[in-house]
Amino acid sequence: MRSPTPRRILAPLAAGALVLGLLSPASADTADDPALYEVSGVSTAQERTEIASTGAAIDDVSADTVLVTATAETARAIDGLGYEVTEFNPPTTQFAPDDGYTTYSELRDAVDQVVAQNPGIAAQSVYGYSYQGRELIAIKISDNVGTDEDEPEVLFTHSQHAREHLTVEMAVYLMELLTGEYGSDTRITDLVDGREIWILPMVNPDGAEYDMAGSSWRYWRKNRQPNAGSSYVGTDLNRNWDYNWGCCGGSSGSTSSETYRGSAPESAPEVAQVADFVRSRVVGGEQQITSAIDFHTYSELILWPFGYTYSEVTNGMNRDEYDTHAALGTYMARANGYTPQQSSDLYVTDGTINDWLWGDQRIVNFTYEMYPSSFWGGGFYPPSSVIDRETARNREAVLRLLDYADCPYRIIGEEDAYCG
Ligand code: 0X9
Ligand code: CA
Ligand code: CA
Ligand code: ZN
Repeated sequence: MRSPTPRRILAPLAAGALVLGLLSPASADTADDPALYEVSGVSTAQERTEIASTGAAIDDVSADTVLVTATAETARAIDGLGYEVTEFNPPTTQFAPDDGYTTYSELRDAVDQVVAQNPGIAAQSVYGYSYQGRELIAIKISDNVGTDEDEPEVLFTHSQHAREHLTVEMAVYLMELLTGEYGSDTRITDLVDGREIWILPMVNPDGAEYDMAGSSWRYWRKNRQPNAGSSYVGTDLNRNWDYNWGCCGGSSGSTSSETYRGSAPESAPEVAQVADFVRSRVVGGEQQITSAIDFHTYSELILWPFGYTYSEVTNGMNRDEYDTHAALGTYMARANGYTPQQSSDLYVTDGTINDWLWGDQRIVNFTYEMYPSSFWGGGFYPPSSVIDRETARNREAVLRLLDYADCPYRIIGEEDAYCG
């Protein structure tokens, strides 16, 4: 792949250009659409957090550089912190949406087909509606699927971020794996019989559709909910969860930001309804979901909470609980070759689903950042030819989570203390 030629554009930009942009709200939407920037001289989590706190989304981390998606205004703010910022013109191999990726309507067809072909073990339901009114769907996979049995429940969520299309493919892969190998693979048969598995395959359909709908990919991250008094659209769903929302510089209060946290916790309907779904799994005072994975791209990482603090052990996370996350995350990572770490080792985030699932619901949970490992493997938009390989790559890792879902604390030998 050819190297891009970075252009240093920030210093010469006159202050007047920024002022003009701010004074022209009608044009601001196009004048200040997010773009990709390379920021150099960045090597620690603290430095990455400082950069993220400007409202940029950090897409890619290497030893002393990060790639961010940000508005020009935010890029100037990073420049103002003393980092070197250059506009990054990707040597994209793919400009046009790749029709090998599953659209919302194709997803609906694929789910209909799996459910029709496996009526005993697969069912779907509508748990809510997106801002634009699309049905939000959940797939349940278990034996006696029409009955709420007393079996450990596991949650998989996909595509909070619109442009992370490979995560939708991961949902399709999982539902086809678990139904397709049921009855022939004894391990999968036992897991489907012994668990209730919930797949929420596209939690941000408005954003995903918007990202795919143009003549080129739009690099869209947020949902498509308008913001009162602003021409900027969208909330970052993964900063809108109701646990230490906006606490720690890990999200932005500015509507123009890629990491805009919304006007209040759960102000995004897509977040409120996933949260309601999760709360609905509390039966007899006990959360039935024991473990979860939230799928993202990219960087090939397995991350665990908390993201809002650098501390491992803190209020709401004791040593055994941290060690359980670390041990299970590391065990899964040995299967797929991803790098396991606490979420804040990357940079501080607040209002994420990870922190809420653990902090509010006590569900042992992980973020997978899928393929590729870096921008050079295609970033958010690898060719669809990688889908089969990169979803199947997670087969063993996901099965390991399903195995331990009876009692995640078993992985540190503490099942008696925590699952007695
Ligand atoms: O920033 C994010 O939301 C995730 N990275 S992404 O490039 N897909 O946007 C990372 C979230 C990890 N946070 C926690 N696990 N708390
Ligand atoms: Ca069952
Ligand atoms: Ca149940
Ligand atoms: Zn993401």
